[in-house]
Amino acid sequence: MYHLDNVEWTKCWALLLLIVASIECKNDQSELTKSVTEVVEDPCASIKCGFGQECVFDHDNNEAECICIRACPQNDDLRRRVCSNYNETWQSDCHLMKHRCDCLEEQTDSKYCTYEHKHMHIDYYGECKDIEPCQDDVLEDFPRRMRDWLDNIISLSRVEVTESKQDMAHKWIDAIIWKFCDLDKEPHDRYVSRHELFPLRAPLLSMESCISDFLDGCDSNADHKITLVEWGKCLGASPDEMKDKCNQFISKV
Ligand SMILES: [Ca+2]
Repeated sequence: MYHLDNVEWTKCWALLLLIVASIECKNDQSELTKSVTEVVEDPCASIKCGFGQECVFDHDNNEAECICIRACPQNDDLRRRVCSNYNETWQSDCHLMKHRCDCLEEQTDSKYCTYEHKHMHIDYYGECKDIEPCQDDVLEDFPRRMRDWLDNIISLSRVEVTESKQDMAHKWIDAIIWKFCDLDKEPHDRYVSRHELFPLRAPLLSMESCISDFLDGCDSNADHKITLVEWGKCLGASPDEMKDKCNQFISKV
């Protein structure tokens, strides 16, 4: 039988203690990683709040909740003012959305809340003004101008489409398909809703009196959602040119 002397016993104990310490340390590290992850993970990250709301963490109930925006930054830039659908100018989109939420949630004095305030939304960016009526000749030329504008945007941007044959005569086709994909985000369901048209319509309305008529005309069957083929048709492209390329658009780094 093999006997260990004192020195060997000491070495074995040292080795055993090292193994135990290593296991303890590993456990401590995983606990530490777990607790750091718990701290870093934002409970609001997976919550989508409504119009005029923000997410806050309620420490008393240990849960995230949506409340009306608490404060909006002062805005002195006239270009960031917004006009509501009731033709009332607001200091910024934040101020409009906050007030609507405060009125709906009865968090402000009711004498400041009208029926309109509870139902308002942003009509366009900029101070309210008289929008000139859309002229027929301007509306007729609108698709060409929109194509040129989108073509310029995609040419100047860092977006390109993979597997494109780079047919320069129809380069604008890629541009209008890209814009459709860019608008179709909430949800990304291959339809562009009236809500999804907002980022295109709101900044242009004060300058382009025909944008609303043009976009309304794109919804040819009036079902309040525009398909890729409908989008192409109102911009002058044939259905077979409107290929679904949303997954092929990439941003050049
Ligand atoms: Ca959509």
